Amino acid sequence: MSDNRTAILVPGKIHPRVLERLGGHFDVIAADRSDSPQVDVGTAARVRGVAVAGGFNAAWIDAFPNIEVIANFGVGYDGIDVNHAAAKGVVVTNTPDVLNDEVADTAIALLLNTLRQFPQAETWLRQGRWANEGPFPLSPFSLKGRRVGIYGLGRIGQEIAKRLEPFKVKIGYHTRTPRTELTYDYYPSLKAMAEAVDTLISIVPKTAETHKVIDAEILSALGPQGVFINVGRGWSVDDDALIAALGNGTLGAAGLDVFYDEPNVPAGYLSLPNVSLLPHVASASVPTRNAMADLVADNIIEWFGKGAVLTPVPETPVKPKG
Ligand code: A2R
Repeated sequence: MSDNRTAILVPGKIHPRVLERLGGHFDVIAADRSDSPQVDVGTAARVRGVAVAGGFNAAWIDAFPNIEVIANFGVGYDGIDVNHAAAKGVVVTNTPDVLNDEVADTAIALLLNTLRQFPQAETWLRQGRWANEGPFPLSPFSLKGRRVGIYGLGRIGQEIAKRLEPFKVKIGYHTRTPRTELTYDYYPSLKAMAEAVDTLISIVPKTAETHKVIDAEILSALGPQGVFINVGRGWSVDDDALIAALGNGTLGAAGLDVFYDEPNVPAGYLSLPNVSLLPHVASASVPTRNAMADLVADNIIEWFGKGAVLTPVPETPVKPKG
């Protein structure tokens, strides 16, 4: 049966609510996520919009000559070739703001887990060791009195900073442009910040400039009492340097929710006692993922209904249609 509704491509897996919402308005075409689009030319020509979690490169953009909008599930849109989309007049959207609180909450939880070893303490209880061997060993670190440096003070970074305030820690940040309206200490370089603080939280996007910038030099500047937390992108970390620093005591501890090549986690982390590991769950609650799914669907619905989108990325133009 032919469907005369506007065709929207969904390559690979996406939150079921996106499919549900889009299905009420559009002809949703599912495609396998593989190296090249497994869609016939006629169908490809019908596709005018894309909803995607995970990536859409230049070859995929070229394979669908009539797409107008690509709606990404997630605030980080590094998997989408936005420059190619921009050159072709295709609008790209992401899901900012609706996940700020969840990711910031997770950052604080991961920070406390890393410092106070709560996951290990619960395992101690569950394994009967409390009753058999006695109290869980004292945690080597505490949040009290720490100097925290936030690498990236955008939408999420600012929510992390606000949550840190009642913990009475000293708060600083590094971004390329100082946020003069905020009272936190500004550091003009990541290195200068790492030298001044003992706790580093990374919440920058994946860009050419942020590749493996958390390296041996930065980790050594944080020092043996230092703690590193990553809720941004694994891309920003030199894993070999971090594993070595954690292993030889150059750095005190780390908490990681994101990895370079997810879902693959370097084996070196798994055997270290001073690293707290999460499988990229920062925004992964039912309410927050529902809100993200709604924003993906609403961007596409708005585009084909009103010729505008709700949350375009800065790189792509939002020209009213027609
Ligand atoms: O540098 P600025 O002034 O543009 O500040 C942004 C900062 N940032 C950087 N800081 C230092 N060196 C860089 N090369 C650099 N590139 C970006 O990161 C800004 O303060 C922050 C990004 O903030 P938003 O764009 O508001 O992103 P949001 O929503 O906070 O999410 C951050 C990332 C996502 O891209 C995903 O990768 C991850 O968190 O979920």
